[in-house]
Amino acid sequence: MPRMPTPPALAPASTPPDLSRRGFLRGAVLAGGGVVAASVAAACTPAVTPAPWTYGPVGPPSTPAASPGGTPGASPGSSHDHGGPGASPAAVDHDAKAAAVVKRFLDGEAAAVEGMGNQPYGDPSRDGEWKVFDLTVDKITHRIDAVKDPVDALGFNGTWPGPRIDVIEGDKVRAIFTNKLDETTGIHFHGQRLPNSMDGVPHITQDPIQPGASFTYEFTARTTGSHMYHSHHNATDQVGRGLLGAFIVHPGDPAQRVDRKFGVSQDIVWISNDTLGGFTINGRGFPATAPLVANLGDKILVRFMNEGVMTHPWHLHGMPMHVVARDGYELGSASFRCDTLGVNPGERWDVVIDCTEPGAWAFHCHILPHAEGQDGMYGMVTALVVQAPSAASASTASAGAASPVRAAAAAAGSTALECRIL
Ligand SMILES: [Cu+2]
Repeated sequence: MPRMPTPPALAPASTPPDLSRRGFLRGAVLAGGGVVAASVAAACTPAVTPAPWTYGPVGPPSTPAASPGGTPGASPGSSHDHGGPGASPAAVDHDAKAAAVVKRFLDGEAAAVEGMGNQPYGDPSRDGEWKVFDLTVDKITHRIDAVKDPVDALGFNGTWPGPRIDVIEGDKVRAIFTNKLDETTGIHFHGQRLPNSMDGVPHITQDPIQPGASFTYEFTARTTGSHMYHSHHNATDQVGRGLLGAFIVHPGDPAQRVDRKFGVSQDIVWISNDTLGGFTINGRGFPATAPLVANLGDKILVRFMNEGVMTHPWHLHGMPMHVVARDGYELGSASFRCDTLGVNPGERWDVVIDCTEPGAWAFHCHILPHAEGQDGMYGMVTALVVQAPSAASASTASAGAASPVRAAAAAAGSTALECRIL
């Protein structure tokens, strides 16, 4: 067996990451380091037959355009097809492949791949007391990462996830959805208390929205916290193909908003899905997932939302997560800390992370077949990069109105919102 290529040197765990943009991404080698290293020894042993897989893709190689949607596990052209029984029958050079995929992450694939979803909707138009959101339901071509063929997907306003919508408790929301598909649909605001006729369930509260037609949803946003909007029609298929987005209702009382209540500087939406495209975070699979970037000492908010059909236990290395809300409802004295948080389909969990540990920390689903295969990491993996103090002070000195951390995160492909709430 040929000698394995020498893997890139990994910085010792005690070494703070380089603080340049490239550097912090390079620092994220550490993020993969633990996971990769755990597999290196076995993978490097010559002539060892790969262990049989008990979970993973079955069926033909990736043919995404031919089979959009489909049944999870049936690998409808997706991240499921990394490694597993469908992989090369030859012994897999795990080290080289694992290093190569991490290099793509470090090189900033998230920012390089166009079409990142979950972008802020921005300011809605106004009609008297109504905030008006215009959304189209579109057939799109979507990239999970830079390498795999684009998938035929669905999106709102052309992206998967659709635009992130932020409103304030008490706002009168008018959301006009125009169906540009060649199939019917219906849109549900998941988690909102609203008039029954606005619930978005075809054949129960409304007729399906026909191709070319529009439907207007109107309600007063009175359920605060982390919520979602998504198709509620042929939903296994339509949500699986990308008809989903975040709907955030900030409390009317500014003192109750996350920036003041929890002292967080970033407000990050993290929507998982697990059908078309495999295991994704905000429509991307590793290495095209966006890293989270914070300064040492920052507190950040992550809003986990599960739009998939499987549970995903999110695990953060290095620091605990303080779980402060479930399904938009604050836990108050029942809040708790953990480092692994299972999020079931339909659930939203809000966590505050106190970024006390510098470095690049893996942040991934701990159902391991959702995160790593014989070709290295894929799917539900990213990193929380906590910048060391010198970067923080330098950044603050030149901050101006925009957060340099936010800028760094954006440059790395993150869609985190700086907390300047509405
Ligand atoms: Cu998972």
